[in-house]
Amino acid sequence: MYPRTWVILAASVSTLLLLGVAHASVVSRFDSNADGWDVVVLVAEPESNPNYGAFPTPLSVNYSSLNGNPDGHIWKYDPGPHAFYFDAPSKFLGNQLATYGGSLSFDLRDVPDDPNKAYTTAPDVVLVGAGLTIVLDDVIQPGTSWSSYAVSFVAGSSWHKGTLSGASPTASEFQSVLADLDALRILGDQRSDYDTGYLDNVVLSNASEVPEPSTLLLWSGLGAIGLIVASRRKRRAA
Ligand SMILES: [Ca+2]
Ligand SMILES: [Ca+2]
Ligand SMILES: [Ca+2]
Repeated sequence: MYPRTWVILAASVSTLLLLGVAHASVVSRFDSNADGWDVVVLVAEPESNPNYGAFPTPLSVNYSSLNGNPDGHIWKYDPGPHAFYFDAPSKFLGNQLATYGGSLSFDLRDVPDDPNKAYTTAPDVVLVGAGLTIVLDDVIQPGTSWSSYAVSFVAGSSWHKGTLSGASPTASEFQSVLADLDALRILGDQRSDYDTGYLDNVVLSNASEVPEPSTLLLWSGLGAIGLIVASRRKRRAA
């Protein structure tokens, strides 16, 4: 094999590994459209017994090509008195078991009609799958500017089964939800009374997404081996 071929081979292997990692994420940055997202209003009657795992008829979401974080984003003006959620398209659903131990990140902003109205206590993220609904504590309170959030997909005290007063899911329950995910919802309705919720940069990442130092070393090692072989062959040829 000629020296140049070795260099190209090493570079290609590194690039393929990097591309493989990049493809592990599911992403919506809303560059050109709403990317299949819609909105669901999770009817909470009575308020004390909300059904966050319900599948009501979805509502359309608004798309803007400007003023996101950056550029395109989606938004919805509060359609009523009950919490509305941005509802992920099918590419975020199905078998997402590899995301256990990974994260969901997204950018939110919220513009209330009346800035004196309180934040709601509705869960910020809802996952539905395998006959289970798990909800994330109300820990997110975006203001009128874009804020970025990252939520860990790991069983723990932040997550609850059914409602915020439910028990925390076990690791195997969380994994069963992710292995057969029917819905992924992000709260868009942050305030009591009327408000407008905005969403951009949704990224669902696998646990293996962030390369460990040893893996990075292996990649640079592969590249280095290719270069060494190439230079040796070049010297021999000279
Ligand atoms: Ca965007
Ligand atoms: Ca919140
Ligand atoms: Ca509201």
